[in-house]
Amino acid sequence: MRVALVGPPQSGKSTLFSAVATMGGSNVDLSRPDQPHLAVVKVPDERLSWLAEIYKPKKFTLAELEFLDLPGFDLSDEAGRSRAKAHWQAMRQSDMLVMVVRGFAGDAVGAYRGRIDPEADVQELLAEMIFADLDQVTNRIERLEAGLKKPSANRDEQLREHELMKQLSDALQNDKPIAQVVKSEGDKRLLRSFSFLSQKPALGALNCSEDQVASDPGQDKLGPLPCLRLSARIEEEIAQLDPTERAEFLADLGVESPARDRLIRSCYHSLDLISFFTVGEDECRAWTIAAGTDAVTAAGEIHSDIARGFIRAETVSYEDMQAAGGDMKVAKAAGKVRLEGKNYIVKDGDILNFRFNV
Ligand SMILES: Nc1nc2c(ncn2[C@@H]2O[C@H](COP(=O)(O)OP(=O)(O)O)[C@@H](O)[C@H]2O)c(=O)[nH]1
Ligand SMILES: [Mg+2]
Repeated sequence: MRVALVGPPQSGKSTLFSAVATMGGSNVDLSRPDQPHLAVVKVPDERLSWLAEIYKPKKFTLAELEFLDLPGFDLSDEAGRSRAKAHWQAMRQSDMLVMVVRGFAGDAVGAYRGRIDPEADVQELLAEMIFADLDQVTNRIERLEAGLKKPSANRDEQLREHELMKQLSDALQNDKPIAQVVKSEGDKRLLRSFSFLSQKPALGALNCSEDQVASDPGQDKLGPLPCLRLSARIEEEIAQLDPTERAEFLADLGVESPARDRLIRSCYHSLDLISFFTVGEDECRAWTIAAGTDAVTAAGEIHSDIARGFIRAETVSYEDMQAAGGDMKVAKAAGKVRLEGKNYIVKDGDILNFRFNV
């Protein structure tokens, strides 16, 4: 899964990216600010850390998420807009977008368009994305209409797509993102290859001054987007500290955990992802799956053999494991370890042990 950080120039994208990457165990080289940067980031999970304290495994493997830091989009003139276009393919190839906008005050950094207006920055980018999608939809409609003039074997499919594209075109012309229009799984499948920008999950990240972050009300909005308040500057400082200093620093600020943790959790939420765990003395590991995934598909994430030879998934929830003091025998005696079949829908935090036979 890939998360793209996008937004106007100088909003703090690279600062945030570098902090998230460094804390997530990845080195970054930001010497070319005009280039995209990619980092694979470890997804922190306190539950897995707790399990590892119990199993003391040889190997501890967190899930990973890719972050892509794109150059800022200056949409204030045509030259800037066409420069931004060069990066849309990279946005389309990402699974979700985090719009980083400036909320911090101060003259040391020039403000985009000479103003600090995070909501306007978000709206401007959303409008540009809708515009880009409309362009693609319009081209597609023209092609389909040309195709429909000739006889063809898959005329019904073409008609269905044409109708859907017309619907999208209407919505986009009324400034409505595609995500709000397309709900059915069939339509989503039909549109997958287009990778429309306004169909992607998106989150706002309001890069605040240092003194504004502790007061995150938790349910801010930036235009239509859910929004996280954070300070890229503070995250950068946290990233430079070793783990014990980190805890003190956070306590001084009056916050529980780095904004990076909230950011990653929100990305999981927006992408509708959950984690399950496998535990043992060899390895404790977190696996990422889409919410609603069944046990046999989850098994396939680990190895196709486990899916093929699937017998049962021995399942205990993290909470039940915690209540059992981390002792599987105690959990079993309490009747908390279930034997689930192929169709069991895996829950976030499930600890799974697959029985299989190949
Ligand atoms: N005061 C303050 N400055 C920041 C903050 N975040 C970034 N900056 C500064 O803003 C400038 C642009 O940051 P950068 O991360 O490169 O922005 P990008 O263009 O969005 O990648 C740099 O000089 C940063 O040091 C912040 O939270 N507070
Ligand atoms: Mg940058």
